[in-house]
Parts: sequence; C-alpha cells; structure tokens
Amino acid sequence: MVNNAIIAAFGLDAANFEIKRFGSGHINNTFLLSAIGDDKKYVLQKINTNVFKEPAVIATNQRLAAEYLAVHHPGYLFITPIQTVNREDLFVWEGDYWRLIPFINDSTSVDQADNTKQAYEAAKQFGKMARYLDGIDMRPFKPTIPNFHNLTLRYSAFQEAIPQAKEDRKAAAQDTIEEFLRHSNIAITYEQLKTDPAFKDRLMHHDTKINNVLLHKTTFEGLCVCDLDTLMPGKLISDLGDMVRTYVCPVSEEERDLTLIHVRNEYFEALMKGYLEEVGATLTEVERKHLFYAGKFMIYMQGIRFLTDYLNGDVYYPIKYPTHNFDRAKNQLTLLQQLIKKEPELQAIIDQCLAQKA
Ligand code: ADP
Ligand code: GN1
Ligand code: MG
Repeated sequence: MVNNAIIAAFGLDAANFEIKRFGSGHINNTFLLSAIGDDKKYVLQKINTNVFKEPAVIATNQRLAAEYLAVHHPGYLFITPIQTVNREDLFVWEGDYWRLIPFINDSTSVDQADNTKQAYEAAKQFGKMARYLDGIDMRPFKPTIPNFHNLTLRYSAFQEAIPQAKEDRKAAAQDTIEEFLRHSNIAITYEQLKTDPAFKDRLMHHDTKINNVLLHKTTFEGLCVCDLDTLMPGKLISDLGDMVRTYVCPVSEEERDLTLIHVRNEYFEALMKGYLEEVGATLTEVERKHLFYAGKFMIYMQGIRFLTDYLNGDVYYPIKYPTHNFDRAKNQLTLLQQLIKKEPELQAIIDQCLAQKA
C-alpha cells in the first residue's frame, strides 16, 4: 500500500529504498525505508484515522512541543516529522494520512523489558520528556483522541457493552465482568481525582510501552521516546501507570498462561527510580500520593478496554482469533490482582524512591 507517489511527496525516490513493515504496534501502519547502498533510513507511517479522527492535531501538538523544547532544552532529541516538499507535516493520499520520520541511528526497541536497566532507561526517557515539558503553555494543545484516558467514560462504555453483548460472549465472560465490576473503586477514585486542581494537567505521552522508547542498540541506554501520536494534555498516572502495566510483568498482555503473570519488584523499583529521578521534583502532593494508584488505574483501564471490545464484537483492537480480546482482558485482570496483592511492599519501594529524591 506504500507507493511511489507517497515517497515522492517527501522528496525521496522509492527506487532507492528497500521497504519493509516495521514495529509491532496495534494502531498505525509502520514501514522502514532503508536506502540501498548506504545506511540512510526513514520510518514511514500511515495514521489510523479510525482512531485518530483529526490527524492534523497530532502534527500540531508535536510541532508545538518541538518548538518549545528547541528553545528551552536545546540539544534534547525529540523526534519531529520530516515535512513534505510542500512543507506540510502530513501527506494525504486517497484519504489516508502519511508522515515520514527520521530513523534514529543505532537505535533499537524491545517489546518486553528483560532486564531492569531497560526499565530504568525507558522510564527515565519518559520522565525526562515530562520534566522538560513541565511548564509549557497547554492551552494550544488539543486531544488527539478525545477522552482517551478518561476512565469514567471507559467505565461507562464497559457498563453499556454488557447488556448489548451477544449472549455467548456475555456468558463466557461473566466471571471476568463481575471481577472487573468488583474493582469499580478504581474508577471512582479517578472520578474524584480528575476534578482536583492539584491533580495537575501535564503534557503526557499516553502510550509508554517499552517499545515506544528508542534505546542504543548495544549499550541499551535510553536515546529518546517515539510514537508521539498521543502527546496531549493528561495526567501523570497515565504515563507512570502504563509503564507499571507493561514493564513489571515478565510476559506481555498477549500471554494466555495466567500462571506466568506476576509483578517483579525489581522492575517496579527500576522504573519508579528512573521516572522519579526526572519528574520527582515537579510532583504535587496529590500526585505523590497516587503513584501506586497509577498502575492500578492503567491496568484496570486497559483490562476493561479489551473486555469492552470483546463484548462489542472486536471493533477496535485487531484480533488473531475469536477470544483474543477476552484473553487479553483476563491477562490484565490477573496482573491487576497481582499488583494489588503486593501493595504494601510496592508502596514501600515508592517511599524509598521518593526519599532518595528528597
Ligand atoms: P506504532 O503505532 O505502530 O506503535 P511506532 O511509532 O511506535 O508505531 O513505531 C513502531 C516501532 O518502530 C517502534 O516501536 C520503534 O521500534 C520503531 N521506530 C519508530 N520510530 C522510530 C525512529 N524514528 N527511529 C527508529 N526506530 C523507530
Ligand atoms: C494501543 O499502538 P499501540 O499498540 O502502541 C493503544 C494503547 C494501548 C495498547 C495496548 C491509540 O497502542 O492505548 O495501551 O494498544 N493505542 C490506542 O497494547 O488506542
Ligand atoms: Mg508504538
């Protein structure tokens, strides 16, 4: 589906490149363009417009952040798309939106954290971006997906999906539905927090999976963050929580053997340390009190998003088999239960990291 016209729009000649699919994200279509004969590379992406209804907002948010960072933190590596020959951030071809991103040399990414250094380095990158963007005027920024991490609405969507689901799916998922409903206090806490002015609005990444950080391919030191589609105003619990969700468990959200799901304290500590070393000094009191809550918030939200999609007949997440979303929801529920079980010891780790910061 990539064609010469799309590549030419960015001033490149397709004949000079080898083009391959790249990455393992759920949402966009990503391609790697590798120059034949030299090591120049680009990342070409088709934005999923079912998810991002206004792709121009993505480009504007990214550019506003880049301009601010260039002034206030010169030298910071912040990925900015390459403009088309007509000086546009996006190229529209037959209704599809494409963008070209410079490939960061000597970078790699991992789909799963398999040592604590990776977790620390990745968290530090997200923390650094949050710290550098702390203080930016948020008024010109718009949501690239309205209500993306609004747990109140995600919870309502889940409740609405239950009576509308096909009987066989509802019956199969009954126990899982009940267990998620039993944890509705997580949604209630969010409801109370979101109106608290001390629960600060920040420019957040909103998708802090470890493969959205580029690491040096040999030293595994953090280079920068990528996948900035959901850079928009939000809350600290989104970025911190998604790291907890995706770094602490030895297996991913795709794992069906639930006995393999548990919380690795040393990864929890590594990511907390990396993140708080960067943003610790900017935290408000209410944010500091909700650092453990962040993990519950994100795991719960992701769990009900998968379950809602299963009940709705798999309209959002791509699936490989009929119960894929249901399995993902059970995976997240197990992770949530494991995290909650360890709250006292994990809170002690947080307190220790905060004390080191002070
Ligand atoms: P998706 O929406 O598919 O998750 P990403 O923007 O995260 O898209 O890109 C997919 C993968 O491509 C990333 O996990 C990362 O490994 C790699 N990648 C993305 N941007 C770059 C870049 N600028 N340089 C090097 N690798 C990149
Ligand atoms: C989606 O694109 P990808 O795979 O990084 C989703 C995230 C979920 C994630 C779960 C825009 O992210 O919110 O956490 O899947 N992105 C969107 O794997 O819905
Ligand atoms: Mg990604």
